Amino acid sequence: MFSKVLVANRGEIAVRVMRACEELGVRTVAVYSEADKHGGHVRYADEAYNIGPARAADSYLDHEAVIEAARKADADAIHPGYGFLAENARFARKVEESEFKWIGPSADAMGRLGEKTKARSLMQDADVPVVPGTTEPAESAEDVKAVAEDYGYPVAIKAEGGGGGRGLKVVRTEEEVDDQFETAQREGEAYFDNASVYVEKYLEAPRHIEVQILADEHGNVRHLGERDCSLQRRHQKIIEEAPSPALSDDLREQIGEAARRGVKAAEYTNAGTVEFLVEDGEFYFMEVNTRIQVEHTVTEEVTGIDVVKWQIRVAAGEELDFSQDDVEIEGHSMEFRINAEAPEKEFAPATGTLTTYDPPGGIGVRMDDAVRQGDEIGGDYDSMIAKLIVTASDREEVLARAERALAEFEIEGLRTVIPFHRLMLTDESFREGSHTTKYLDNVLDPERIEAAVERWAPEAVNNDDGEEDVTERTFTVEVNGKRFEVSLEERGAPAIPLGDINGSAGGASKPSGPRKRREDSGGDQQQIIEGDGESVTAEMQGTILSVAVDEGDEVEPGDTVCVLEAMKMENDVVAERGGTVSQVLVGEGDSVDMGDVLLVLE
Ligand code: MV4
Repeated sequence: MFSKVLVANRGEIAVRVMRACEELGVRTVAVYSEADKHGGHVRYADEAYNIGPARAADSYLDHEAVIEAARKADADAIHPGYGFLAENARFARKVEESEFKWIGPSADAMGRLGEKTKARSLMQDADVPVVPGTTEPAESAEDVKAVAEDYGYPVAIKAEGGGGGRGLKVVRTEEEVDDQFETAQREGEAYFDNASVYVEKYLEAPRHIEVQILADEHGNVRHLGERDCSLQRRHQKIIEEAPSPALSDDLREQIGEAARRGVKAAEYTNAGTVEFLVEDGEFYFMEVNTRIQVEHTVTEEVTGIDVVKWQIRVAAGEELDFSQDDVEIEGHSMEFRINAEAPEKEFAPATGTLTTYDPPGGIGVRMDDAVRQGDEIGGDYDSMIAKLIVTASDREEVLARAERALAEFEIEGLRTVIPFHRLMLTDESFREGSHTTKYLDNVLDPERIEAAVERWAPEAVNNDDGEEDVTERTFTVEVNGKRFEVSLEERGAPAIPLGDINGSAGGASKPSGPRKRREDSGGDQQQIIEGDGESVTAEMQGTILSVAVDEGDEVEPGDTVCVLEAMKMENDVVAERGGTVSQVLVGEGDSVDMGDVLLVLE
């Protein structure tokens, strides 16, 4: 076994890998960008190396910086996690040629499966059903028409280098073929540096089923059953589960064995996922993901097999110690991706500070995350901040347990998709398990998402409707020894800040706790305004109630310099930085506009 592993990733997956290392007695090395100095993966690791600026291309994607960190740390192996460098065969090759072990499939196997037509022929030769179509790149629009003649419209033109949701054109009539063929080539060239395209019969409403594979360097290949990832929005998975509610035992067995045959033929090692489309009781190979996936967790939950630990053990040369018959699927598991996004705004990414982060617990609840209360969530990387994985004896029980767990989950300061998940748990199609990959994009009424946010995150909904703002606050009171939750409405108060959508600058307000009038305030007042260090400006229009400093006074960061009444509230104006007051430009009773300079510091 290795003594030290470098994890070339961040966030929850970096911590997930380090947890596996910890259990194997392996020391851990984190790498981090400027944006992640306080990241959860950095806190978790035994040692950590700064590999560059926030921009991923300058840090997490910098081959030399990662390898250099491994040298400095004297690591034995590199685990790429998912995303970033995980499916980069050139990087895998570099690692293979270095003194470090690559914890993943060989660069050769990645190459064999990376080009889609190669992967299709390889699978076909291994008796794995592929979607009817070409196994050679299409040379002309005529090749596209030929496929349509054999199988009928619609057909899909796919980029050789594509994957995920990218590089797919659906052609419904012969008239569209010429245009779409050219567009597909042009996009393939632009996105993947590869103008090559191929053609498949297009399935209208398939399910997305994928099989987890583990393979060692001694010729053993096991499948760990399937996951159903049909609930996707614009090709982004949002809830995944195992086993699939849509497969018969017979089909399940067939798909698992097909996946096993396919990766065996590819001489594949380590963990991988074989993706299929399933429609009308038939399954078709789509692509192989040559990495650990976000949703590996649900497979772990229903098999009891630690997939990440096996990735490390296999890379260290160990043999899988269980047979295919030993793999048993027990119970049911669902993963809910907790993304910092505003569901009612087309899932726009959100940023902010986790002023409250109180995840659920209890039986059947697993949290994979790398954040804690107080962390700031910036917009530099993807929006997934945590994964909630719920497991129970059957799907019904998972649905009830997940409703319970999501209701327990408290996050403040940042918009999340939790209200969307709670909607899905009440949704008939999802509860039945009859949804297809088309459901979220083509069927679900967006108004139901808005209503879900209003129901489960009312404080987050924008009141831009010109009506008076109403902020609801909940207090706990005790009456005759019994606790009551009382909710009070405050009229005319701006909504509690919940972080910014789309990373837009949030102005200068400090996170404000409950706002109270001074006369009934026993606690914090709202703190507003911070300057650029030199001038302190008004963040809103109002009246100066008092000025706490004179010219020549020294102020410390956080000192209150004056009190501004705005919207019937008294707000402490606070200096962001310390310094000497060189000018006081306002006095008691002055009216100020938003942006007015109140005083100047030196
Ligand atoms: C398809 C398909 C139907 N027929 N291929 C989308 C991602 C890309 N890697 C493959 N994709 C699809 N390929 C044929 N021949 C439907 C999709 C598809 C899809 C697949 C899985 C999950 C969600 C999806 C959403 C839209 C389209």
